Amino acid sequence: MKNVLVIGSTGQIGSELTMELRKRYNGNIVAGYIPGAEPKGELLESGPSAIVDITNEQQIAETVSKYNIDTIYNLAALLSAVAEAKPQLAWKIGMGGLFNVLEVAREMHCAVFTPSSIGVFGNNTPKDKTPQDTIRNPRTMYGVTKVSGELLSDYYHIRFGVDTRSVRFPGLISNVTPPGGGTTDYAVDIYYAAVQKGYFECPIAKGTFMDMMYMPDALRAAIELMEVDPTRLQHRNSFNIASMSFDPEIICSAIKKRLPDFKMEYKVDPLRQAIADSWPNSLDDTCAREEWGWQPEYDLESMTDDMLKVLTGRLK
Ligand code: AKB
Repeated sequence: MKNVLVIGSTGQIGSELTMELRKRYNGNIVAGYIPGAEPKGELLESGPSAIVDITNEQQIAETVSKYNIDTIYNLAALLSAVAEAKPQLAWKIGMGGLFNVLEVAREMHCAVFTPSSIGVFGNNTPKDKTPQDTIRNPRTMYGVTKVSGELLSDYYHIRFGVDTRSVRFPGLISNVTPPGGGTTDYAVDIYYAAVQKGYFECPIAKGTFMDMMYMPDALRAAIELMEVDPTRLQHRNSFNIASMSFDPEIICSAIKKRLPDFKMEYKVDPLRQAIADSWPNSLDDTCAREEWGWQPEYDLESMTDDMLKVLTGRLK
C-alpha cells in the first residue's frame, strides 16, 4: 500500500497525476490544495483532500501524519513567465516551500518527487541534445529556483538520506487543466485555439525549438522514477527526459494536416521569447533511459491525434 500526498493537486500536472496515482495504488492519495484552488468533480470525490499550503511546514507535517504519508509529490511552483513578474513569490514557493517539504520528509521518512525543468539551462548550455551533466546557468527566477531545488534535493539525499528524485520536465501538453504562465504554454493553447476558433496568434517566433512532452508520458515518468529500485540510480536531481522537439511551424503543420483551414500568425511576446531563446532546442535523455528505463510513448503525430480528438469531443 502507498500513501501519497500531492501538493498542488489542482494544477496542470497535479490534477492528472493525483487521478493516475489513485488508479494505480489503493492507499490514501491525498489531494493537497490551497484555498481558492479547491479540487472539484472526480478529483474531489475519488479520494481524500486537504488544505496544504507549501509555505506552511506545520500544515504539511499534520497531513503527512494524519494520512501516514510515505511519498510526497511536490508540484507547487510558479511557471517561468509568471515567476519573472513575481520573483519573490516564486522563491518563497519554489525554495521556501521545498525546504518545508524536505524538512518534513527528513523527520517523517517520506520520499519526495519535485519536478525540475528545461528551465535549469541557460544561454551557455549546449543547445542541441543538451547533456545530462552540463552547465546550468539560468537567468530567470524560475530557472534559479529549479537549479537551487535540484541542489537542495541532492543535499538532503546525501546528507540526511532522504529519498529525493526528480525529472527535468520539458513543456507539458495536456487537455485537462491548462498550464498558467509558462513559456511553453503556446503548445497547449494552439490546440484549444485550433478547435475553438480555427486561428492562433503565436507568442513564440518561428524557428524556436523547445522540448515538449504529452502529459501521459510525463505522468508515467514521475511515477516510474519513484518506483525504480534506488540502487539503479546514479543521478537523482534531476534527470533529463525527452520525447519530441518542435518549433511553432512544425506543430502548426501537424494541426493543419488534420484541420486544413487552421491558420496561425505570429505576435511574439518578448519576455517569453527571451526565455525560450535561453532554453535548449532538445535534451539528451540517455541517463534516464539507462538508469530507470525511461521510454516515451507519444510523438508529435500521436499526441496531435489525441489532443484534437479529446478537445473536439469536449469543446465542439
Ligand atoms: C514553463 O514553460 O515555464 C514550463 C517549463 C518548461 O518548465 N512549462
